Amino acid sequence: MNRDQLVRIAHAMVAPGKGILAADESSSTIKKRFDAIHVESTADNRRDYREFMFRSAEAMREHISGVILYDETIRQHAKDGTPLVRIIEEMGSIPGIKVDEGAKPMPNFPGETITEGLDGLPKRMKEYYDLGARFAKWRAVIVIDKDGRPTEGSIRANMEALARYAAICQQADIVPIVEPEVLMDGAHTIERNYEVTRFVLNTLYASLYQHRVFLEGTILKPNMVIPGEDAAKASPDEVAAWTVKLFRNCVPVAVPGIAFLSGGQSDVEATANLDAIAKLGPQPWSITFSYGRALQAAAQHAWSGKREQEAAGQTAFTHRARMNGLAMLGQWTDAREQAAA
Ligand code: 5MM
Repeated sequence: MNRDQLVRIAHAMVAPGKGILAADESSSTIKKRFDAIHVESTADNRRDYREFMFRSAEAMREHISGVILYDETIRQHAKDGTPLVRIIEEMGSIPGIKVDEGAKPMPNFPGETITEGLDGLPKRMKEYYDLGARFAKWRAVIVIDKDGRPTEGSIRANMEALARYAAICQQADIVPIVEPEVLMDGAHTIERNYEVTRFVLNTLYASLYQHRVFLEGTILKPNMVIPGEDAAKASPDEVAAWTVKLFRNCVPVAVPGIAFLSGGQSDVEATANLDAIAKLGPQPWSITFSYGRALQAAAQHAWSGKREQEAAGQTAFTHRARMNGLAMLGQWTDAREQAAA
């Protein structure tokens, strides 16, 4: 294991003013996104869409430290034949890869899932390194509901899998992003989210310890502490206070960075919440974004599958990347949001 490289990459992923673009939608998820804008989900359309984002020079050079890719994308070439990975690197950003094979129903735990993909992972990891990936991502999904979920059994199994994945990554000199996502679905309170996320994070760090994972070479990708989407919204100041309290209790200071997922928040909401969190800093770790939907939704609508609207898609993507870059520094304001829009 090349510890120096892991530390260097992990720090670059959470550099000041920058965050991570989660462009690793699996084929079924990107189809849902494209259906919403009436675009057929073909390999060429997926390539064209991702290519225009990766060629957005200001966004990529100034605000996007790394891009999480899907297996198809890491192998794809741009229209001019350049590998998409090369475009990302030329923009000064780091290519990464989603290596989990999705959250599947967990036997004996109705309504809960276990993320699969460990079998054969060391071999796949080596191939991804050769294709240019320097970090990876694995997502565990935890639900909150009124019927006693999540269970301790599903949390323990998922955190164990995350730890095994992280150890395999580091053996291949790839920085693991560990993503335990507590979903926003439901009407639970912010307090309930706090309790569940606290148990999840404490279990995760116990598992990482047991699997001898080198924490200095990892990045945490968690949910913010937020009420369920069917409950009354919390203000950015409330979200920030609960989130910072939780992470200060649960995340070791050896971890270089925390890169939040957006989890179904609107794009401006995700920016405002990140900004409120940053304004409570400095913290022992760098805090930034690793957004999928909150970075891409506006760009998808502006583009809508039309070649002549790629520039509009790039403008929308660049705007969100810039706003989140400011939020990461605690320098975002509503006036900046409006002025730059
Ligand atoms: C971009 O979406 C990622 C892949 O999802 P699927 O495997 O379900 O297609 C997802 O893991 C994403 O990286 C995280 O959930 C964060 O994305 P959001 O949209 O929540 O910021």
